[in-house]
Amino acid sequence: MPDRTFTHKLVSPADLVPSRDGLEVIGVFNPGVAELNGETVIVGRVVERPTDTQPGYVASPRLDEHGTLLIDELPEAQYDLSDRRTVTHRVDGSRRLRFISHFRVFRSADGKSIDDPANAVVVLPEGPYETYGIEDPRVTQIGDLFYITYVAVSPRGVCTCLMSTTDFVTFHRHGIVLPPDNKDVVLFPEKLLGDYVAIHRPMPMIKFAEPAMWLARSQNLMQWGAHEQMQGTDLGGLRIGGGTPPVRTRDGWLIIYHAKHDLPDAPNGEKRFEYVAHAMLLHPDNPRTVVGMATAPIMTPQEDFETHGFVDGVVFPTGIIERDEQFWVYYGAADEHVAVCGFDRRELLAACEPLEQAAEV
Ligand code: MAN
Repeated sequence: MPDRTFTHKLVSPADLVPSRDGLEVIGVFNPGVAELNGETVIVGRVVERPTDTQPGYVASPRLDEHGTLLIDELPEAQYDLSDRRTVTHRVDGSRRLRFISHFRVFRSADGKSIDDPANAVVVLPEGPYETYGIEDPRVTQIGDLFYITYVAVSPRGVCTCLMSTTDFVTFHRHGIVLPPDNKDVVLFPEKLLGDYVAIHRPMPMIKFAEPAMWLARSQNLMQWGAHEQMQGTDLGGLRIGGGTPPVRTRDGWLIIYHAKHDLPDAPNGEKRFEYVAHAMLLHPDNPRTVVGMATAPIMTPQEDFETHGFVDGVVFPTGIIERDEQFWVYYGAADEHVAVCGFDRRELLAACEPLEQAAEV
């Protein structure tokens, strides 16, 4: 597998001040990235947690219809607390988050360091579908506009929404593009055979299948149809989802995506898992056909800040930029930091070994 050429931590919770009183920043991760006027723009997901908690209760933040922060105190005895991110009601199975997320737009001259993290543009959740927060932005430039797909969380479910911008200062919200539960949506940067194309990840409630990557097509980026499951992404029951927006290369569309592996239980019975990154190449005109695939993960948690953090053992790639014959992959590390690592362009593409399906085109 290709070795990383470098790894840098870019921004951490300690670099940021909370967006409001009563909250502390516990994570900044899973960033969308773009290049604009010679700068790298990094849209980070900032996660905040209530500072005051009562003994015997879990604090779960939400916004009301005016955008005012409310903290619900949920009795611990009624909830399964085994996940640091969520709590699940023991009787009705309903879920709440222990934190709330928004976006901050960071600027970087060299792509490896943030110029002034305290001076970021802040994008807060808005409206009834975002009351539990907005998460995991992915940025794709189409023409002169930058489109951001992101996850909107609320009691109505986990939707994917779209916003657009020209400058990353003002944003136009287009609303929901895929209904619950659907996340990990990335857009191709150009039309293919006359359609815009997205990779999305519906979450089957009825367990005939593990979550998988699907393709959808659209004429206007809002109404999506012609859904079909992507080929070649059956990784033996692993939970996978889209990661970085597709990059056109001579060999096809390069896709980097994540997979969640279960690890053996900890000695105390705690469930353990890790998130790794895989790479594949899709046919240049027909992305339903996988033409190459790396046979092993290209990224696994290895640095200390990837193996230990808010959620241990997570590398979660969400942005990519081609630079100096390398791919720079921006990712969330341990649900706590934004980081970037490099891959030699040729080595990464060579690792995506040709697949027989290519013959089906
Ligand atoms: C899920 C999402 C991500 C998160 C990973 C790892 O896929 O909640 O936002 O980074 O889990 O915790």
